[in-house]
Amino acid sequence: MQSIHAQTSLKLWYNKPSGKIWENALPVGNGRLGAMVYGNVGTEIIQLNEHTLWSGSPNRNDNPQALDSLELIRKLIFEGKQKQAEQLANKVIISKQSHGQMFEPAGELHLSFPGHDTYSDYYRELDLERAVSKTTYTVGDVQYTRTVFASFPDRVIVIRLTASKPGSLSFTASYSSPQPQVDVKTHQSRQLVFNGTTIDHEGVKGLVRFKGITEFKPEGGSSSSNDSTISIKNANSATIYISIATNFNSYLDLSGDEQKRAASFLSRAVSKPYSEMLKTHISAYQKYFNRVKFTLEPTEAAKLPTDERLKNFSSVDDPQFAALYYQFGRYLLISSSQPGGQPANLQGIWNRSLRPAWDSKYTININAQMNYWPAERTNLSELHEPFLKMVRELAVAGQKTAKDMYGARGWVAHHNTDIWRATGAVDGAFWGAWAHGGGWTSQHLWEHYLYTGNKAFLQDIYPILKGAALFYVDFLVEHPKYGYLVVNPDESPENAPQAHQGSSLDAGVTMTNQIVFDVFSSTIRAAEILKKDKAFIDTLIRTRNRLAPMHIGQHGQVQEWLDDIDDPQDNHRHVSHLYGLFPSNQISAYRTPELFSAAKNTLLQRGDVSTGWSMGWKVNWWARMQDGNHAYKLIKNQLTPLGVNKGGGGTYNNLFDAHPPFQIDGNFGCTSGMTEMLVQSADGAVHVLPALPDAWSASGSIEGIRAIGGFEIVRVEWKNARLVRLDVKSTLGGNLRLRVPNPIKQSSGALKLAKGENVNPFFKITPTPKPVISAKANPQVPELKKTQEYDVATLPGRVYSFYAQ
Ligand code: FUC
Repeated sequence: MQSIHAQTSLKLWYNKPSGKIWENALPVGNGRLGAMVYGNVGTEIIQLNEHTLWSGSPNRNDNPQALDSLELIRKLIFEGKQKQAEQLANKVIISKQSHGQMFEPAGELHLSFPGHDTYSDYYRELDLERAVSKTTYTVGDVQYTRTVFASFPDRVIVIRLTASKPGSLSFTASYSSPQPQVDVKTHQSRQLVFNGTTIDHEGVKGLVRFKGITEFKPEGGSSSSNDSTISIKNANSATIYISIATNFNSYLDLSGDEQKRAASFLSRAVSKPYSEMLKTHISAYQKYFNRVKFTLEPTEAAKLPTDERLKNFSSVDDPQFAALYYQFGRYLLISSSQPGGQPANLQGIWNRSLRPAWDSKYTININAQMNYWPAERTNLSELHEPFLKMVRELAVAGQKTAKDMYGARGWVAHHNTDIWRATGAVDGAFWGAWAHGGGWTSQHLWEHYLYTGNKAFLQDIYPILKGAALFYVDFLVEHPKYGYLVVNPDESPENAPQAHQGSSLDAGVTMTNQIVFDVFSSTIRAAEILKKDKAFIDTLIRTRNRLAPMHIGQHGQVQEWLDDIDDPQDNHRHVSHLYGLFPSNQISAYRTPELFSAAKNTLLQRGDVSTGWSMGWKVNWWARMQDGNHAYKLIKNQLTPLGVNKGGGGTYNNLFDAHPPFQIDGNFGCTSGMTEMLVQSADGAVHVLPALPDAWSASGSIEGIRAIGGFEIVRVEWKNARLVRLDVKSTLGGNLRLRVPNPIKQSSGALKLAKGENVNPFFKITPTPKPVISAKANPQVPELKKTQEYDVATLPGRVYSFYAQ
């Protein structure tokens, strides 16, 4: 019965409980609160998180000793003494204080149901169309149902327990927490209350106070309590409300009142009828979720429970599973990133461990950015806000870091940050001496502008772009051998060439050259649009002209470093030098064919299977390579149970991405990549179906994704690999240049073949400097699939429809 239903709807569902395994449990969240629902029968576990519950307190972690040694470190690197430079950098660049604080769990609510250890007809699901989780089972002749959701408008987690026979619901509730400083008490046999303060970490005092109130509202039956448990006996049903709050106001201010906050969220929620709460929750969620529909025909394989589909995915024909995973990515972003809240961290908003891997913080040499790749593309632009706000805050915090550590103007952030907006260098110079977390994250502000056309926003964030550019104007130095302006000290994230005796330190790293190029180019464009800073534009243009171009090396690869020292056997998870292919657009099928060919070689040399997020990034790259089948192969590699990919990641039963351990970036990266397979807009046109894999080509459609220039791709429909219907809504007006796989016609209006460059200013691209090509490289420019290009003059607010010719 369940399977037929599940096949036609967007549900994760299972016929067994999670047991002890957190990665079997199902996530719900409203951006502020997160919960993992185990669906265990005898003792249910609801593991709880709150977005501002972090170790530590406002702090900085700069190492101002860097400034005095900067010249010496640079000299050592330019002389090829990288190891020595790294040893020095470990002393003077890497933080002597916090290496970043930890995102912390709030605890667990346990509900014990006496006599429920033997049961039948078990089923649990997460309904992605309603953001509601449900568990049902039968004991004796009574059917029990538990519904859990994290209400968006009401700011509480709601658990509803029902039984098919009156008077048959009895349970005892208790709370446990890994937090060492937490008190639990009960209040009037109806509330379970906890109060705590987060832990100290790496010399930073834990000062986040948190309060949780769980209120029980049974219908019928009786309630009783002792010091730390609440018992409900013989009720007909019960509703449980969980409210959690902290004293966090901002990364600089912990003067909030967690007691008042938790109480006020709760009192507003309990006064509402359950059915109304559920209704308003679903409609708040669907405001975002319903914007995009992705339809791939379900096959027989889609009838099985989610964990079995995952097991089978790489060997059977189950295209709809990819669509389910796609929407799960959007579900996760909606649930972990809401305006006014914290951005989704390494685990979104779901963490049960007091000392989570990599502190569950923000790694900004790839991972946190990847979380936000689906934001604009999959029509969740408002949910980009928490991340963009973090960038604004880093731009303030990072000014002192730029000045004290590097004597530079502007602002800088290194490879990690946390809720306190730490901008110093952490972990060790091998990873931490990379100073481009600011430069890269600043590009999300520009991307938000390109998708929305919001000029007031551009005006507002322009100083942040300018600050990122200013930092590089001051930080770049001339390379004594090549003459280019380069960053030194630098590194290609977390990778070291063999030639450097195990040290990652270098100067003139490819990814950095690409990031600086983007920071300068977007700042120049923004200044032009806003008609300001003429002299600064000139400085940036002159400086940009002196950056190192990309190099194509002896193995036909895009060089990762300025010297041709890549190892074609290197299968490192970071392929940072393809930042220029995605998310940036400096490597293009149409504008830079040699680099495009070299990027393909790099991807082939690096291989497919890797950690979860690395495979997610590769889906985007193969989409940009216009190779849908290879992109789909990566999706298959990623959607594989953990342990199958030798030495690589995969996916857990609850469809969380496995680095391993769980990292949410891979979920978001793959969702972004699937969008890129269907529509791209970074290369001068709205390119429809650039990388449709054979597995999806028979028929399908996607509705509601977005493109640069304010275009909403209302509907793309294909049959037998041909585009049969396309509806595009223009929100800003301007020329719509379409690049499509087969000739199309328009029912009304003048569809013209495209001529010259796209005149729509949002599609203006700064030309990529000519690459330097090694004599041994011999780039074989790959043959591209045939496309057709059209220009349509659009008006704001109108929808334009096209059909296959
Ligand atoms: C970077 C990656 C690791 C991991 C960590 C959170 O350091 O190299 O693979 O994803 O971030």
